[in-house]
Amino acid sequence: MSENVNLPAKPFSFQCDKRTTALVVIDMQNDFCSPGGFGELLGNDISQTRAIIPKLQQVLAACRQHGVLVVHTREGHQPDLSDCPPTKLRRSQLQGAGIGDTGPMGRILVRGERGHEIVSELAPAEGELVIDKSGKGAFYRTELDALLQARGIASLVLTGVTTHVCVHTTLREANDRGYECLVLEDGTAAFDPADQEAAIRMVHQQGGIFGWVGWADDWIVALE
Ligand code: TIU
Repeated sequence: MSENVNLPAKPFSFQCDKRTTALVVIDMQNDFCSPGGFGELLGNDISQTRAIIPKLQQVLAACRQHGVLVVHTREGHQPDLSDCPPTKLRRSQLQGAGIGDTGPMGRILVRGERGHEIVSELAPAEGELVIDKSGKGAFYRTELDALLQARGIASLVLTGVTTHVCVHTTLREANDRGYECLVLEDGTAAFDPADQEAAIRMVHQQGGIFGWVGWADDWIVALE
């Protein structure tokens, strides 16, 4: 069985080795995908972020079946908010969704609360890595890079929400660290489709300035 994966992508075909690739599922939490979470309290429509859940279930199943390392991330803060920059806290309060305030899903964007949990459909399986981060990027003040390096990971398949915020920050951090990155267009979402379109274009323009963009089904077929 070949360990090489090759699929059509923009700006040109993407290649990787299953053994040195990780699927990264970014922030598919109630706070961004469920009614009463941080995203909705900020005034966003969560239909777009919810809509990718079934496709991500398929991507997760295929990666698990083929032994691709799976990493989940969650954005959230310590209960005492000591890891929340005052600037971020203040802007959330101005938006009427103060981090740490009590909302329908518990304390907003706080670890251990219902809003912070990954949606049940995409719950991490035993042994999968779960990275808790206080920032938008998954490398900032986390062990992610060390954990990936220890496993010899060279390529990342990025999915999750929101494309222009946490997915892009993570993508850019990963790109600077030398990882080859594939973003799944239908495995990512922004609250506003205009942001999704712009964010996706920014990945593959200029000959793939940050990496590649592909479709979930092509990734799944390529794993076979
Ligand atoms: N996970 C993530 O993208 N965090 C955000 O706050 N995104 C917004 O689009 N607000």
